[in-house]
This record gives sequence, structure tokens and C-alpha cells, in this order.
Amino acid sequence: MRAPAPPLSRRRVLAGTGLAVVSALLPRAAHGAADGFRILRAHPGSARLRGPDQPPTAVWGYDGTVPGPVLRVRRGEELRVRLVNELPEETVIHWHGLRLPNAMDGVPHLTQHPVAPGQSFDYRFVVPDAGTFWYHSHRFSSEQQERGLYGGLIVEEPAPVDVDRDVLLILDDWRLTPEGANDEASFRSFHDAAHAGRLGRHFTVNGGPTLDLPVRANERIRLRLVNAANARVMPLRLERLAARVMAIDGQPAEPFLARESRLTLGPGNRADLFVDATLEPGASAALILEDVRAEVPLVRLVTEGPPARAAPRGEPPPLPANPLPERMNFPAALRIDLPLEGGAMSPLMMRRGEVPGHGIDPAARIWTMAGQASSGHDGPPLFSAKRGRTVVIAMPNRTAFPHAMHLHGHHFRLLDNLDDGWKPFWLDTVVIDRQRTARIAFVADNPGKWMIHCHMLEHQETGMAAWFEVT
Ligand SMILES: [Cu+2]
Repeated sequence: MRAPAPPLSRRRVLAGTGLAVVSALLPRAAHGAADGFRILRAHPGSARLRGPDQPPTAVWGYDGTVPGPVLRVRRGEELRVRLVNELPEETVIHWHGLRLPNAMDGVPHLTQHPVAPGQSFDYRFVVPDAGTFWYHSHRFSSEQQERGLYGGLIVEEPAPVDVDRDVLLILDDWRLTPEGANDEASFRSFHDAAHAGRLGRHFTVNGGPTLDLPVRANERIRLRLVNAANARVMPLRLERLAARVMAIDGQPAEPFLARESRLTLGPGNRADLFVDATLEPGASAALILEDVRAEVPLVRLVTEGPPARAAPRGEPPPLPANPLPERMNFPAALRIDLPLEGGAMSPLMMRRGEVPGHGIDPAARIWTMAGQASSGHDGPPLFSAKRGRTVVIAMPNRTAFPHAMHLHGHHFRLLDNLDDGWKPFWLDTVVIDRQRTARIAFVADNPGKWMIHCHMLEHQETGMAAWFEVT
């Protein structure tokens, strides 16, 4: 079944052309402080998640908006953000995918004290990698991120990348009541936590239901996709146009054409696509979320106006490399087995005789990693690695659900099944389907205490979290 596309007048149409599009697309207020900090106020607000002609939904947002303002910084520059907590509860910001100093990672009780209401915290660090990143709350994540506390972070390459447009698309799903309110009654649902996490049936791109993106024929568009959902794995398909994958999880990949222009993003994943607008003027192509129940068109690339050039551009060079480790020392690697277990239909829950109902007991631990259920900051570290050591982690998923395993402070390679060869890209979050095993490898080159956890936030909060130490 195909969801009907709203009439054009109800769709949001991007104004402007060229590289100005990104800043026109999302709020980017100038909230500077005298000392060079970008002030980011976390507070309640409202967002028109269902479109301009529907009543807004109450949210929590950075500067009150969903998504929060797009932050831009150039690689090698210092990011300075002052988080001001104007929420009724404590919060923090995690800079997802950034290989930053440990004290700036924004993990409560592991790298910093939570920021109390009325208090502020200064995040300040040099950004090592160019690419598409995002920031979000890491405190009571399943609620705070679901209320809207997330935003995009674009780290620009040292020299401008040769594209005609650069568009950030942050995707989310929401569980709304019939009146359009965020369904707060089902926050911390035990049922969600024990199953696939909180899934919503209302989809948004940049905080609205759909987006029209006017393009000119033969333009090259860089689409920066971010999956900001709590738990939804998003299979995406671009109609009628080729999608060249240039980067995944912020890091440049060896470019490749996505087969049938399909790409699946787990919670937390990003992808940078180059798309050449090869359709004739007047034609359009949709970016579709292939949900099990319906195909949901999220974005329409609408070709209009005079062509940008007579023919599409040639094959692009790869994005400039970031300073990632070039080799790994597998013979001397620290090898860790990290089986993922628990959840509904698991022996763990059968033994405990849990009766799924409403409300997660704060002590509910229904998922385990290597036999341990943890908040990710209590208990001993999962392992300790000397700085510079190669670490290989095997994660057999022995549960009935997929998991999106996220590593803090490092990017990793996804290893082949038969040997230690790897896929031609880096990741910071990998989706592991049920009853499958993923093996990842990274160089533990960033000192500190780092989390590894499921980015399905309801799983993270019910045990599927751990931390490790690089000394
Ligand atoms: Cu999970």
C-alpha cells in the first residue's frame, strides 16, 4: 500500500537555491556569547510535526525547536557550545560519532555530572573529523530524545566539496495520540523495552511530515541523512535516481552506488549520498521509507527551472579522508566476546517470570551483554585496553530482535565473516539482526571511559549497555 502524498500546497517547499538551502532549512538562530560559545538552551517548545495546517505538538528541543539548530564547524576547529538546561529535569548532550576528548562525551555519571535544571555546561573540543554527525540528549534518553532533544552537526571539510546543494535530512518516527500529542503515557513502556523499542507511526523529516526539495536538472545534491528515531531501523529507497554512498556514520567511504538506490539506517546511523538530478524538468523523485505497512514518501526532489548544465557530472572523487587509523594489528588484538541476550521470548525473561505491563522498573534489567545487565556506567568495565591496541569485538545477537550497537569515542570496521578483512567504510553504530553475529574492530586510541550500548534507547535503558576503558 502506498500512503497518499499530500497535495503540494500542504507540503513544505524549500525556498532558495544553492548552498544557502541548509541554513534556510532549519532554524539557525545566532545565540552567541561573548566568549565564543554558541548557547544552546534546552527547553519545552512546540513543533508542527503534522504539517503547517495542523496544531503543533508540545516537544522539548534545543532552542525549543525540533530538530535543534544545525551546528556547523570546520574540521580542526574548536566547537564551543554552552548547554543551558531550562528543562524540569537534568540533561546532557552527547555528540554522536565524534572522536572527541572523553570529558566532552556527554555520558552522565561516566564522563560528567548531569546538568541540573537551571545549570549549564560548556562543551568545548577540537573536531577531528569532517562529516555528518548529530547531537542528542544522553540522559533519560528514551524520553528526552523522543521529546525532540536532538539536532544535526555538520563538520565541514577543509576545502569545500564540489556539489550544487547540501541538504541535511533528519528522520524520526513519533508515537502521537489522535490529538497529535506525543504519547507520553507510553514512555518507559515495559512492553516496548522488552520488544523492538518505541516505534511510532508518524514520520518526520526535519520536524515536518514531508519536504519538497526543488532541484535543477543535472545538479549534484549532497543528501545528509540522519536516523534520529529511538528504535526504528529505516529501510530507505530513492525513486528513479541513482544514490552514490559517499560516507557512512560521518566517515568517508570508498564511494559506491547503492543497489537499487536502497539504504538501511539503524537508529543513530548517518549516510551522505551524492544524487545527480537526472530527471527531466517537471519530474520528481521521492525518498521513501519502506515501512512494513506502507511506503512513506518523506522527501520529494522536484526538478524545475532551467537545467544547471547540459549533462550530469562525472564520477565524483571520494571525500577527503579523515585521520583514522590506517592499519590494525590483528595478531596482537584484544578479542572480546559480547553475546547479546535477553528480551521478550528469551530464557532470561521466562526465568524471571516477568509480566509485561506499563512502566519500566528503574531496576528492570531485561537485556544483557556478556551476561551482564548494566546502565553502562555502573559496575566494572567490560574490558580495559592500552592506548593504541586493536580491539575485536564479536557480538552474537541471541535475541529475537535486532540491535543497533553504538561505540563511543571511536569508529570501527565491520569485519568479514571468514577472516579479518573489512567492509570499505567505517561505522559508529551497527545494526545486528536477530540470530546474526557482527564482528567489529577498532584501534582503542582515545583515552577514557567509553560506552558501548544498544542505540535502541529502550534497550539501552534496560540493561543493554556497558563501558570500557582506554588507558
Ligand atoms: Cu537493542
